[in-house]
Amino acid sequence: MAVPGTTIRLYSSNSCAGPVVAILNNAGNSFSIPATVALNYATTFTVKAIDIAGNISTCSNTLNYTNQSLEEICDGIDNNGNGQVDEGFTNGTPC
Ligand SMILES: [Ca+2]
Ligand SMILES: [Ca+2]
Repeated sequence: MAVPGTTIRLYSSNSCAGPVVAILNNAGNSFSIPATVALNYATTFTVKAIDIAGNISTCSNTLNYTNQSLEEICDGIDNNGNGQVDEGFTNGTPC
């Protein structure tokens, strides 16, 4: 939750370090920030909030996110990055 008028800085790190990947100006009590994560890539997001007076918050708790957008297909490879190869296909049958 943010006080109306707050600026939110989104980081793709676990400590609000590194470049800001997205900024949301004038955030309200409820807000969302779109961010792009490469297919089958895991990342951790953190945010800092800056109020109208310029006070900067401490770093938020972490949010881990894995983009598993690829569908599993029967090809001997873990296409969707969930650690299982060709799950959902019947073992012992040809692809
Ligand atoms: Ca898989
Ligand atoms: Ca596969």
